[in-house]
Amino acid sequence: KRQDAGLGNGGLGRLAACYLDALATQAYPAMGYSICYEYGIFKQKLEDGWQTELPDNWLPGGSVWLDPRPELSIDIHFEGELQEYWDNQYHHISHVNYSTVQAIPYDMYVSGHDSEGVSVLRLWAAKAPSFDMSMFNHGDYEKALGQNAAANAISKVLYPNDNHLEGKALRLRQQYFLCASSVGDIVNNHMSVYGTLDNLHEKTAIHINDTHPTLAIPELMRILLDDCGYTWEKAWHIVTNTFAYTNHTVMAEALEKWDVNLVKRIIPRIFSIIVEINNRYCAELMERNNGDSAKTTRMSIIKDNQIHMATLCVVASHSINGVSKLHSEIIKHDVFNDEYTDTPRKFKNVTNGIAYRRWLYQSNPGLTSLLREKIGDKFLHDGSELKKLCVFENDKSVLEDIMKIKKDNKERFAKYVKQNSNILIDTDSIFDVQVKRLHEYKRQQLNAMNIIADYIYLLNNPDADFVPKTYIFASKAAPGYYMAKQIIKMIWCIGEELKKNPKLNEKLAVVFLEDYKVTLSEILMPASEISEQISLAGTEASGTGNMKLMLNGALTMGTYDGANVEIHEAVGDDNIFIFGMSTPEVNQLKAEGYDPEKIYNSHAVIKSVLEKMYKGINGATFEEVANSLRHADRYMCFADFDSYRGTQAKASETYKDKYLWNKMSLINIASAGIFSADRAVTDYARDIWKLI
Ligand code: 8GP
Repeated sequence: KRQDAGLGNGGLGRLAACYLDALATQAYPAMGYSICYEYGIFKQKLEDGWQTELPDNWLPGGSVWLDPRPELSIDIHFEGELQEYWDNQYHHISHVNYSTVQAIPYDMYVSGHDSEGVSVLRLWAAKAPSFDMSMFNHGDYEKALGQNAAANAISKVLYPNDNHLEGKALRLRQQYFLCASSVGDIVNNHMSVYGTLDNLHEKTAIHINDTHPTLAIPELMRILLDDCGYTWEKAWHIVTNTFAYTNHTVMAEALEKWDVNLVKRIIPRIFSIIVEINNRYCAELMERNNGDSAKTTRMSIIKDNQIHMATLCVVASHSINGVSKLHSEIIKHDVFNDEYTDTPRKFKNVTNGIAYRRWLYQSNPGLTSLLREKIGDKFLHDGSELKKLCVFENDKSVLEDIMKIKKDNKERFAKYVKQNSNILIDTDSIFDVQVKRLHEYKRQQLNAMNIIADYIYLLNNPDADFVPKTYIFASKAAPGYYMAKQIIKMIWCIGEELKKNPKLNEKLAVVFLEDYKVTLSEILMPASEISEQISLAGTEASGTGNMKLMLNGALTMGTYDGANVEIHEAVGDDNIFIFGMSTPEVNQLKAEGYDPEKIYNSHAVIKSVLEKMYKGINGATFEEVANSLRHADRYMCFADFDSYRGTQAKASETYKDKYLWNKMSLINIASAGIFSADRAVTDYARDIWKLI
């Protein structure tokens, strides 16, 4: 049985995997760095709809893909104290009494399509250095044992939060471990070729994938200052011309901040470098802004005893980008507005892209052979070739082929689900799919509200003309995210209750599939017909599932958020179902004061939906979900409800016209080329890394 290397949480890590594929295809010499977790993202099991987590012990099978490189191991130093001294006019800092953790690299090779290029994903495993006998002999055996356990814990398990920070000491250790080993490796490589770091920034680009690897910045400073004796100015010049940063979220709870005292204790030298970076930066700001101290405080890297990692990235990088046009605008005008005004030229956009050969050529053989027959082979190298399919938009026989391919893929998927989960799916119903991490901002609860409203409607109108629909969900919740787990259980319960009404169930069915992962996704994407991308406008940085679904001919039911905006641009008004408030409308409503309770009291359908949650679904009640909607509704489900429900009805109506639906589907497939990871890495190579 195939084992996924579940070394990430969701879209962020999967994006990096897609980019390694594209970089190899275009033969860019690229290396990705991460941690060789013994346990990846947990396996999800639903017990009566309640998510439980099981360890993902992937290495017994997965290690065949790993090539150990112990000769490249690096020692990482934690804790200890700093000693400062002057030697002539030179200021020296030495880090003493530290404890050492060994980083051992394991390489995973990623081949590209029809290319000589190979990307390397270098994964670091943490190991305690041989037991410190001297410490033991001096009676300090507790400390010696503790150091051993702490070292081994570092690469034990992936933190399972998506879009949420985790301020724990072990997490900080993981981050520094990754950064120090990777920067050490980059420096060793460079030294072996050039024998100097003077030209590091001319030969190397280090790209920071969100803020988790931010400590690479002060770590490179440390090497240049302490190990190589560069002046601060020279070191800073090299560092700031080496690093570029991509931001992947604007959600406040996900923007990483580290407690000053924690950082000081665990990595004292790195802490002192961050303080110095900030002091110099603030002094510079004061000078540039005529002593505007309020502005300097706002922009400071360290505030209220916390280090703001994204701010550090912005200060130390020569390029900052968001991952869709809308998101990159929000970064400039909202999240980092002061920084943007200060250094506008640093701010860029690179819209995300996917390894489309994986999600088309490899996952959808039926569609691939139709494409080869109709537009030739070139699309396998060049996503923009897909556009050629457009000439067939009114060709009934091609539309029938697309219809048939979708039906076959739905059957293949239904068979897989029957075998693996013993769930039956009606392949004549519309497959309406929402698959992504569970988060309130992504609004799976809005989807559920609409389903409950349909359910109530069908109970009252059993003979109504209703296009049969199967809602397919798959999603993991962070283990500590109670509301997300409630929402999973609620969706699962809706599915169970519907099964108890077989007649109604023929029209309306809900399945919640366990353990969403790449392997499942590869079978599901080709079978999907509606792609639910319904986050509150301004919250989803980009999305990449939206691109995979579009490429496989699913029609987007989406808000004007993230890359949906660009999908809309690519396919035009007629080939997408857009609904809900725009980002400015959301901001305006927030400013006016959003009152969900008021909507609740005056909206009969919303009221009936929440009453159902209070009264119980399949024997369980969901008052916490209902109350949080009624009293807070942080992501404004009520405000977008009518628009969503109306657009869902429009989609069902459209589905009745098979040719129209498949024409829309064809246009989506034909327009997906722009969302290729090949295009995205070319953007990075040209606009940021200056490789072209
Ligand atoms: C995700 C975004 O939520 C998603 O829209 C985007 O497609 C994906 O990144 C790839 O760009 N962001 C994160 O997962 C994220 O920011 N995670 C934690 C670092 C906060």
